[in-house]
Amino acid sequence: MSYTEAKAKYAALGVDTDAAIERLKSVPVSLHCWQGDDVRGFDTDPTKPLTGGIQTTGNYPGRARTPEELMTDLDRAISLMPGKVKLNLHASYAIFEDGEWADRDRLEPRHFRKWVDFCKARGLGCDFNPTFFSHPKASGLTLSSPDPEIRQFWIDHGKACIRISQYLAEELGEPCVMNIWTGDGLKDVPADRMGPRVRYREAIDEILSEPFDFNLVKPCIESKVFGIGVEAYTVGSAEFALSYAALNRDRCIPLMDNGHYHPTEVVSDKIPALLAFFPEIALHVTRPIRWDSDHVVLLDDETREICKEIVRCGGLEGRVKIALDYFDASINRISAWVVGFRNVQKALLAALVTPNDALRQLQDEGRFTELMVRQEEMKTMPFGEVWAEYCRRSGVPEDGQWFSEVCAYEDEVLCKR
Ligand code: RNT
Ligand code: ZN
Repeated sequence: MSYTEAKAKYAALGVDTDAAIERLKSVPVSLHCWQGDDVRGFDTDPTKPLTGGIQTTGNYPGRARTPEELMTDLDRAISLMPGKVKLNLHASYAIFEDGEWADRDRLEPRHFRKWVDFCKARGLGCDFNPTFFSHPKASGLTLSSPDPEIRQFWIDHGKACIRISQYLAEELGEPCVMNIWTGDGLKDVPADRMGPRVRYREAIDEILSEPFDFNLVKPCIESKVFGIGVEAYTVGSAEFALSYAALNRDRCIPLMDNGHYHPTEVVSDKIPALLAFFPEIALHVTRPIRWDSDHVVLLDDETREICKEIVRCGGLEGRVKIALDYFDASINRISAWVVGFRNVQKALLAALVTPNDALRQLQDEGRFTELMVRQEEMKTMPFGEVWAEYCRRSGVPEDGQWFSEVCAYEDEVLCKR
């Protein structure tokens, strides 16, 4: 079947595939720099393990060890991705020049100048994350610490990150989503669950008291259910993060990571629930397996369902900030980036070529038998042709044509590291 034939099939359902392709081209999806180097960053000892309730496993060859290597790898990956990429950086990816080094509470916009140059040269926007982990002062609680000095250090880090986010947004002319996530929590039964939460709330208040333009900087609060080493208690739980965002709607938005809920909960259902109240929300798209495992995003049912909700709820018009968040060190990292990014693009495109209005009408008219039939029939529509056309029009390889490029890059570049 050709694209023209596929287009006609969709047109018979009232779907304009050309319009869907055009629409998707301008939707930013944030690409996490941390898949390229197993979340190590450049500001701490690279031999030290990742801390803060997250972990990478695997030692596939070719991890990026320097900013230059990471940038080269990002370029290779981005060249295989259709759609609009936005870069997503962590504070730990600061680039120090001339032997200088600054601790997290002293980071300045100039430490990200090289990233700004990188983004400008490629027309990319940039999102940002304070890094409250993998640091000597992050061995226990951070923003919720009972130790005022530790807490102040991390508050100062958060404030520095607000200034850096404002700088990124101003320089690149695209809003910067700045996500606050800490791994703060306890391994075993707490004696005080509320104290750390009150301190966390006050610490975020202080961070967000740093002046910024809410049109340019979008601070987010990301919740989590548990992490490695903090199995019993997470300070920034779902209720905590959501309540904070709800009561501070003029300065922050909630962020849901679909690896951060109990296994039978689905973020797809939470998207419309939150959009009924919040003008904007943010997502980390990942793939949980049994727990927060941060596997590469596949084109699975929940990824498709998440993207359907984004599209149907008007999320593409800026209300939903989409970012990827996973890290697999056991496979080729360029491939991991490309597979996950392309799968989110596929799921979004599939949602865009779904006759959403007609299906909604069936629901509203109570025609549930037909609704089931139509929804099931969508699954065997010739979507592959529309996807291939989208890749061609975006100037990137179709499925079946990009993996050999990754293999060549592995031989020529990655294996020599
Ligand atoms: C961890 C959170 C968080 C991190 C990144 C690196 O469980 O999902 O978003 O993955 O900040
Ligand atoms: Zn996340």
